[in-house]
Parts: sequence; structure tokens; C-alpha cells
Amino acid sequence: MFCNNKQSDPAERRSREIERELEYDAKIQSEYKKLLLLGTGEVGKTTIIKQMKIIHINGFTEDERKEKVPFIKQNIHESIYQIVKHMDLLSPPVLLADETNNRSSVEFIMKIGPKEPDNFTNEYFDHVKGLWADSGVKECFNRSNEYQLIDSAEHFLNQIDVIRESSYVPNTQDILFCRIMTTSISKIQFEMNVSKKYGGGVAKFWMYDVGGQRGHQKKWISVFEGIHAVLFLIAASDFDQTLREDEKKNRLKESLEIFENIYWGRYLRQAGMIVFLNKQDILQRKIENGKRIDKYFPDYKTYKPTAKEGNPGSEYEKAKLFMRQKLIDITKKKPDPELLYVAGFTMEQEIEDRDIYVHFTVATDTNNIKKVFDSIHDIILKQNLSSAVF
Ligand SMILES: Nc1nc2c(ncn2[C@@H]2O[C@H](COP(=O)(O)OP(=O)(O)OP(=O)(O)O)[C@@H](O)[C@H]2O)c(=O)[nH]1
Ligand SMILES: [Mg+2]
Repeated sequence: MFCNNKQSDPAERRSREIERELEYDAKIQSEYKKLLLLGTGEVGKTTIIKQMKIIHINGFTEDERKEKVPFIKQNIHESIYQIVKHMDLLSPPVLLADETNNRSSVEFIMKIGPKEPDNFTNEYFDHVKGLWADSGVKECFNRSNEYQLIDSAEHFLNQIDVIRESSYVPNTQDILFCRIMTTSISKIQFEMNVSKKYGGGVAKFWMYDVGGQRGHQKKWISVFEGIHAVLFLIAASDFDQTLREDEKKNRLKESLEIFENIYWGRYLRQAGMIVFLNKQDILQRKIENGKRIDKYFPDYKTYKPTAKEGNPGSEYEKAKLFMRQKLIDITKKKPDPELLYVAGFTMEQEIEDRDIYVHFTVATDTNNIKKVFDSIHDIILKQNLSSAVF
């Protein structure tokens, strides 16, 4: 990811400050409910943080929006470069529909290389626009599960004419789609009204965001202490994709394995467990375009949701319920004792019944996230805090 490495030392320093705060500031900590976003890379954690800023704080100022322009242009370059590069590499390869007019544009983009150009000139945008209009390029885009492409590709490539203008100011949707990989721990603070049932007033929250790629997962443990609820994100649309870090590993399988470790692991046993099966919009599009889950998860063939659970005629409904069932199965499975063992505790003390709350989400849709948070805020509030056991 070439748009990703802008978070340099200050972010690392902030990350260390957060760790220190957690260790020493017990009094302040007791005033806050702590929510931790977890999940593998690109599942939508930072997008949820952005939604909290939109829903519970003050959204994005004009300056904050303008700061995102270089990242959005990086997203455009990364997208078109990866699509065009893979036209030849896929098996079978994809041909340009208009070879005569667009070959020079392919050469122009490939010559720039994976890193974005120093200047986004009119010539650059003309080439990108011409390529994106080519049905061969679109065909390669439609096969993006066979290589690594950011989810914001289509959103930004469709808007080349708006983004190329010097007066361009990203709108809220553009901010939500702008992809910047998280490499350090960050925290957002906000308040929410508490329903009368739980005493009224306002509750203060700290929500932590972490980097999800494998190389960043080892930092997660530094924010496990005193967490009230984990929001574990899984990208439901990941079923036919492989990891950026390991192109042999199915993304959804990796997510389910990490979820199992977190659910049964010894560190977050006192925290509420809420799962967002995210990117439902992309999942629905994939299923409606004929992508098949059983190619990657053979047990999908024999899976049948009960009539009570959903519309049995809809393949998309079946797909999302299948994924929820996978999560429920993990919570019913006998855990690996190695994961659970804490010195001084017996196995029986450790294994208590624990609910999980699964929601189908679209993290880029503010209304959807608002509704989901309205329905989980009671769960978060009633969750009693006790320190995580280390
Ligand atoms: N269409 C669609 N795109 C989404 C959704 N959720 C997130 N995205 C996009 O997916 C990309 C990755 O989202 P992020 O929030 O950066 O993912 P992350 O989990 O923070 O990833 P890391 O920082 O690498 O751990 C962004 O371009 C988002 O706009 C969704 O529900 N639907
Ligand atoms: Mg992130």
C-alpha cells in the first residue's frame, strides 16, 4: 500500500503515550467505557472510527477534508496501477478493448510504477480516465479478488473529473472511502446519551483503533487491559480473497481464526463481544454477480438456514447467515486449553457462558452504523468492567 506510510514518528509516539495512559491513569480510566476495535487488515475498523467522529463529534472540517486529497489521489494511482498491471498477469489474461487508443495509456501508468507520480497532471488524469472507460480494464477490475486491490478503487475512479479539479474538497463519503492503512494505535473520545433504563445521563467512551495486518497484531495486547467491549470486524466480502501479507491464505478463514483466538483467549474474557460482519454491500454484489461461496467453503453446499432465520429463496441471505453460523460454531466449540490457561485459575473458572452479538454492517453507511450503535449501546453499558486477566 503506497498511500499508507505517512504515519511516521509522531503517530508512534502517540501510540506509546496511549499505552502509558492505560497503565497509570486509573482514575480517569474509570470514567470511560473502553471499546476496542479488532480484526484483520482492511475490514473497516478505521472507517468505524470515522463514523464515530461523524455521529458523535463534529464530523470533518474543511481543512481536515482537504488534508485527505493527496491520499485520495494515491488511492486512484494505486487502483489503476494494480488493475492495469494485472491484465497480463491473470490467468487467463485480460485484453484491452481498445488496444489502439489505450495501449499508450497502459505504458504511461506502468512507467510511473507503483508509487504515485510527483505531479498529478492533466495528462495523467486523461490517461486514467481513458483506461477506466475501457471494458477490458473493467473486466480486470471485476476479477480483483484474484489480486490485491483496495475497496475504494471504483468509488474514486468513477469521480476522476471531480477529483482532478484544483477546487476539489472531499465530501463525507469520500472521507469514508479513503484508504490509509493503520500502523499504530489510536484513540477517539466521545459521549453518548444513556437510556433511562441504565440511569440516564451521558456515558463517556474511548474507542481504540489498531492496525489489523499480521505485522501489527502483536501490538494489540498493549490495549487489552480494562476493555469493556470488543468490536470485532470481519469483512463478509472477503470469502473469495487472499491476504495481502500471505497470498496463499483466504482472508475470511484468517478472520475466523483470529476471532477464535480473541473469543477464547485469556486476555479479553471479561469484555463484551460484538461482531460486525461488515462490507455487506460488497458481499451482496458479489453473490448477485454469481460468485460462489462453496468454492472456498465446501460446507456451504450443505448449509441450510432455518425458515425463521431468513428468506430461504435469497442466496445473499443464505450467505450472510452461513457466516454468522460459522461464528456461532466457534463459540460452541471446545477451546484449546493452551489459549485459555491462566496461572492460578482452573479451567472451569475460566470457561463461562458468554454471549456474542453479531451485526450485519456497512461501515461506509452512516445511517447503518448509527442504527447498529443504537442497538448495541445498551450491551456496552451493562457490561461490567473487571480487569482483563493477564
Ligand atoms: N463498500 C464498503 N467499503 C468499506 C466498508 N467498510 C470499509 N470499507 C472500505 O474498506 C477500506 C478499508 O477500511 P479501513 O477502515 O481502512 O480498514 P481497517 O480495518 O482499518 O484496516 P487496517 O488499518 O489495515 O487494519 C476503506 O477503503 C473503506 O472505505 C463497507 O462496509 N463497504
Ligand atoms: Mg485502520
